[in-house]
Amino acid sequence: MNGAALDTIVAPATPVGRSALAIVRLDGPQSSAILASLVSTLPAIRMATHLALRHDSTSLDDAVVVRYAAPHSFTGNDLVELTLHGNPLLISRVVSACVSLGARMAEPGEFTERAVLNGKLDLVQAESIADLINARTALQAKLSLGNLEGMLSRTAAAIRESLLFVISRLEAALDFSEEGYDFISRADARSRVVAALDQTRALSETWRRGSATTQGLSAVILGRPNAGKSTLLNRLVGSDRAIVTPIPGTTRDIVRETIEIGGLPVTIADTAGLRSSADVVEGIGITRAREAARTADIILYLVDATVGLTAEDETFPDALLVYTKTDLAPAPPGELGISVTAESGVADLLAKLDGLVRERFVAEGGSLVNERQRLAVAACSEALQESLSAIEAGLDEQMIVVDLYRASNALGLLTGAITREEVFTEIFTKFCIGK
Ligand SMILES: Nc1nc2c(ncn2[C@@H]2O[C@H](COP(=O)(O)OP(=O)(O)O)[C@@H](O)[C@H]2O)c(=O)[nH]1
Ligand SMILES: [Mg+2]
Repeated sequence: MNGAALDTIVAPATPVGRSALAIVRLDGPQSSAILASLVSTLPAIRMATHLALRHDSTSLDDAVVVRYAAPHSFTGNDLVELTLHGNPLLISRVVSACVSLGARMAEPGEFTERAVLNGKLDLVQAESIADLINARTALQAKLSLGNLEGMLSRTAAAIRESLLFVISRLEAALDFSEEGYDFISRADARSRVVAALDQTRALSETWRRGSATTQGLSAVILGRPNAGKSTLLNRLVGSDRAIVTPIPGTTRDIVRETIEIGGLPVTIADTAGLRSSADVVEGIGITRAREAARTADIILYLVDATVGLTAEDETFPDALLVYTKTDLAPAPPGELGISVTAESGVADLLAKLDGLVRERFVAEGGSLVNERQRLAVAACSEALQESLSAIEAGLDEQMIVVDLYRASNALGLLTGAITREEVFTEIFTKFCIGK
């Protein structure tokens, strides 16, 4: 980034509220000068220093101040971190003082954006910071931390490297065609592109699990009225969330609660029982239940063991069939049965769900986690496929190189080698102030 054009920004880095400590960050060329106006002596670089902050001859707070000098800071710019007492009034007075001394309030995500612009982080890593902050389970945090540490970036960078290898040699062949040099054989170019295509496809395949892990999962409880759906939801969430009565058709609206299964947050929806109902409200509930089933990652289909499967029961592919009320009647042999009343089988059901989540949805670090990343890799794959067709059709270097450039530009959206204003805006507006 052009240092001359850079202004100095300020924002709290910790949430609004009362706490022992709160951090305010200042970033940019004026950060030390602004700090100098607030303290009696500037602290040494990277030396946590206890200082009194004063402005307009008023005491602001007693702070621990750390000064970072470019390029050795989170953003790569001169940066100051003020650790204050965690009182919103103090924080806003300190921020106002910084603004009156020439700083500007930071936009959401602007600190991280600066880190990306200075090459401290790539776009995938920047997105991982937001994911890490938003992680609700330890497993989600582990995936985000892996990507923040560069697991996904390294895979993308490796593919880009091999593309650059081929591109540069084909370009050289174009430039020096008269000399008759052979920089890369067609067979070699082809096998390298095929290898890159395989790697790209493998990366694409990480997306389903990666996004499931980052977003969390949705599960829906279906079954006929009175099957025990609401009772099971209440048991799983550990509170009387949904109304339970012996009257069929009690649940009409969808009740949703999130619990952790297999290391991921799973939002479970309790639905209206599936049946043909003359009741308008129940009918809407049944439509909603079917909609929820269409988008759910996991379907639990409950059958009352005292009734068994009937003509009214529906089949859903991939649904986990669970017989309920096994204190009153046994589940058919080999079927999963539970009794919430007798507290039997519930642990088995949870263990089964746990296994299912881990087997189908849990991702490792190095996975694609969002739609933007998925589209970038898909565009790369498509361009690579076209360059492969061009090689196989014996087209000239120029045609092949154009496709390979498109492929590497697409990957650049992950590694951040290519800066695109619209991508930045898209990503950073999702951040909160001060990150
Ligand atoms: N004996 C017995 N009754 C149950 C069990 N689970 C639910 N019930 C009863 O079955 C009736 C219907 O339950 P509910 O959860 O409202 O079913 P839903 O219509 O599928 O939501 C209620 O009277 C519950 O108390 C169970 O495990 N054992
Ligand atoms: Mg119910």
